[in-house]
Amino acid sequence: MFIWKWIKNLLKSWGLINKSGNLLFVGLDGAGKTTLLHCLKFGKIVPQDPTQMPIQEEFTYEKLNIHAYDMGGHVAARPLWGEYITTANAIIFLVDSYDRDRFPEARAELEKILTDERIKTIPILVLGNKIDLPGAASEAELRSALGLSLSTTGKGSAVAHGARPLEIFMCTITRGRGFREGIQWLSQHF
Ligand SMILES: Nc1nc2c(ncn2[C@@H]2O[C@H](COP(=O)(O)OP(=O)(O)O)[C@@H](O)[C@H]2O)c(=O)[nH]1
Ligand SMILES: [Mg+2]
Repeated sequence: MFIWKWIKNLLKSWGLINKSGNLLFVGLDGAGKTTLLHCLKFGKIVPQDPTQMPIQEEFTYEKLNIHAYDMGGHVAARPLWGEYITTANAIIFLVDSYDRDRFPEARAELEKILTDERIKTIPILVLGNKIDLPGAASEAELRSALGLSLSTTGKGSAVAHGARPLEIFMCTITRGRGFREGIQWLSQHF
């Protein structure tokens, strides 16, 4: 009982309380999706061993379904991915902002989502995770590395008519900073 109350409060603080539909957490393996999902599922940060995590996970709270998928690298999740992407109401794309070597791969995967005609109006939140690590990329660096410098729509609630809401927020999931603001922003758009 307690845990549900806690989760309810958490969803409320994220602006997700009366939301319905499908929210997808995607990004390269190691970006922090499972950690974020566990934070929501169990109400606490559970450090994850990346090698032991399944590539696809889900969690449902009332009418909101949350799925997490690994993209890039090992592509075993692909068939499932194709099945679910068209049902997404909002997408959270996580990036490890410390792992510069994989920025090009993350960018390529993000571009696949951004150019997918089937989901061209779906709001997308890009979370630059792991900013607690010294030397992690700044928001400006990540924005540029992902090719988003000209396409984001702003951190306010207003978006030009017909534009897809798209914005980047920096965060650290394990230290609990930054992602609430991002998710609150996203929750205004679906
Ligand atoms: N330093 C740091 N590590 C993180 C953060 N978020 C997640 N991690 C770690 O990054 C690794 C991969 O996270 P995981 O959630 O398994 O990524 P996934 O493959 O996207 O599901 C794990 O060891 C996490 O503990 C963060 O904000 N800072
Ligand atoms: Mg995972």
